[in-house]
Amino acid sequence: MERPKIYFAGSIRGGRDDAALYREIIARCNAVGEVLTEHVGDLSKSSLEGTTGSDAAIYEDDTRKLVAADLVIAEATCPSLGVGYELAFAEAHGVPCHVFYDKSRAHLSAMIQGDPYFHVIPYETKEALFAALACVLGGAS
Ligand code: 6K6
Repeated sequence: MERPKIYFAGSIRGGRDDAALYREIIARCNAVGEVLTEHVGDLSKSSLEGTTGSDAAIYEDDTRKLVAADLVIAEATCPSLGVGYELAFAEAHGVPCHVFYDKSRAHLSAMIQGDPYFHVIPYETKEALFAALACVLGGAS
């Protein structure tokens, strides 16, 4: 697939502790495809940005992008209602989903881990994360 459209999902209001990691993942995704959600890795944006009346616009924009995506890459170490919603929405629309999480820092929800639709990738080091990501992106491009 030439330059796949990649929807990156990561926590925003669930907590921004991993925002720098999201930015690194997005940079690697951008090397092979088009990331539709660069803002998720934007360290300058606070988790509450967009709360003044524009949540409906965020929902409309993100669900439109999910339907248009060739694949979803989610980093799910930091629990996020929005990421869980996006994964279920992507499944309902048949978009392939690859879900990364750091097993030394988190127990992934059974609703993600237990759903055979999702390709769940536990990792313990950033090197392991990026190696697995390269495999996923190699298969998608
Ligand atoms: C703040 C920081 C960056 O962007 C903002 C404005 N808010 C959002 N903009 C775009 N997408 C959003 C925003 N808030 C949540 N989302 C979507 O939900 C993203 O695609 C994330 O993958 C996911 C995060 O959900 P929460 O529940 O952690 O906010």
